[in-house]
Amino acid sequence: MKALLILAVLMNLEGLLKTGDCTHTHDQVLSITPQTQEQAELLRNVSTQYETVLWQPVSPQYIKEEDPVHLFVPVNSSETIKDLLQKHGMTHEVLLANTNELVEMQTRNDSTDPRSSSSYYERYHSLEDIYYWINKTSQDHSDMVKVVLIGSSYEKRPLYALKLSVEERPNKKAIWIDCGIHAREWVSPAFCLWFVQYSLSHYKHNQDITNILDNMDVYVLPVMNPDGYKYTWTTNRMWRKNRSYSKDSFCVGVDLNRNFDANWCTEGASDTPCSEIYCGAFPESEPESEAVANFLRSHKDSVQLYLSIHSYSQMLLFPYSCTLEEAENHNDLLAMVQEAAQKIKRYYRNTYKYGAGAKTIYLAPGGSDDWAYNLGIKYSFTFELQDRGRYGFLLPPSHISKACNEALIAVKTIALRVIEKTQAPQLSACFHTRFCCLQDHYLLSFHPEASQSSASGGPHIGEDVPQFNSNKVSFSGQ
Ligand code: 0X9
Ligand code: ZN
Repeated sequence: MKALLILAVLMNLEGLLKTGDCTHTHDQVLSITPQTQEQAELLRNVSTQYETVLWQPVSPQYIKEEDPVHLFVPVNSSETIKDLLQKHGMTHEVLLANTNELVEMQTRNDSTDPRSSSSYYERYHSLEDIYYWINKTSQDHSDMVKVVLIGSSYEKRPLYALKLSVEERPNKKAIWIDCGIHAREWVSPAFCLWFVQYSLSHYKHNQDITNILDNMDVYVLPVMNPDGYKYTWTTNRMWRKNRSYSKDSFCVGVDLNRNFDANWCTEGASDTPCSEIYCGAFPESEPESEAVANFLRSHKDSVQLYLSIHSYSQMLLFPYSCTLEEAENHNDLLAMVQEAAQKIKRYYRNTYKYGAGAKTIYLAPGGSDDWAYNLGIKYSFTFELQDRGRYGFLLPPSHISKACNEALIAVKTIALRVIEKTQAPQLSACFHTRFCCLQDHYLLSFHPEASQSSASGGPHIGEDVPQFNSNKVSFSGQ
């Protein structure tokens, strides 16, 4: 036994000596910044010809000089790729030395570790867990939550949305939030669960969410791409697209956020099934995008605010992403995301970029936000949650709470502004109705900082810092 152990240690040592790299036994994420056009071209080739996954940018076509590239490199291509980079005078930084460990951390299930104190909403959950949670949440809060089946996925999994509604009212307006369009962006479904739990536990206790729910219903689709999400849990953690098969290719999957009918498949999308940004055979060719589009088409008179949650890069985006042209209410949308970003900065000391998609990140046609906007939902946004590349898609569970609280404050800020813009004129005209009380209440709560100096930047002493601590409301349904 002792001899075997010594042999194992020696074999490992031999490996280390060969490469001179202590971390070569793991999949890694490298950050590489090309300085010249040639280097950018080399990186494009590396990312397509070797077994790697581009994290940032999403597709080789976006790689350009001076912009850092985040590349997932599996252990078996690691040496070759590092040699190639060195040969071409390119340095790299190891962003994540051991992604296997992080994946393990993300998938650790606390139900097998009853000593762990981390609560349900501060962990990532398998698709089966999420389906269970949907069912349990709707049963436990049947007064406020209804499950709506909006369609099914390519592999025939149900697409369930939750409708949060405190009261039925004729002509009541609504918000739509979808999460998990892209399979590997796990913090996105985590946010949808977080948002629902926050709404249910804070209605009547927090003024902002009370005002929002008193004025609008909220539809929440926790996982828009269940087949892809399932696949990231079972087979390939880096999967982005859905899991549909193409007629003429061995490559699987369509990028659902290139499959909507908004300048579909023009520059910024690809008609090649093997691409990460494959637009599909035709607009809404995929059952997942078709289901969302059908739902929104049939609710377009009520839905006034569309929100799509992604990660990573910390951005608050609005239309257009499918053209460089400005949206007709560009300035309104800009003011809203600016205010949301300021609040995030003030309360959580974190920076979010904001602006129209095409100018802030890249041209990306066929996206759900642009499509919803063109349908007539004039307040349409895509949020890219934490982080900016430290962990990327492998954001540790311990970061979920801050990432979700940041997104939550952005949702609240924007939703309240939408209510103010779209419902305020009616409010002033209806003095003795319930609405008017709400308006007073709303105005008082909406500008808590108006009487305070904003010079200090941070929250004021005694001010209610929005920290939803999910430990207090841990979900005990399993
Ligand atoms: O490229 C995307 O689909 C989104 N970024 S991500 O890294 N999560 O993939 C940005 C979407 C912005 N909106 C549109 N392209 N319409
Ligand atoms: Zn995404």
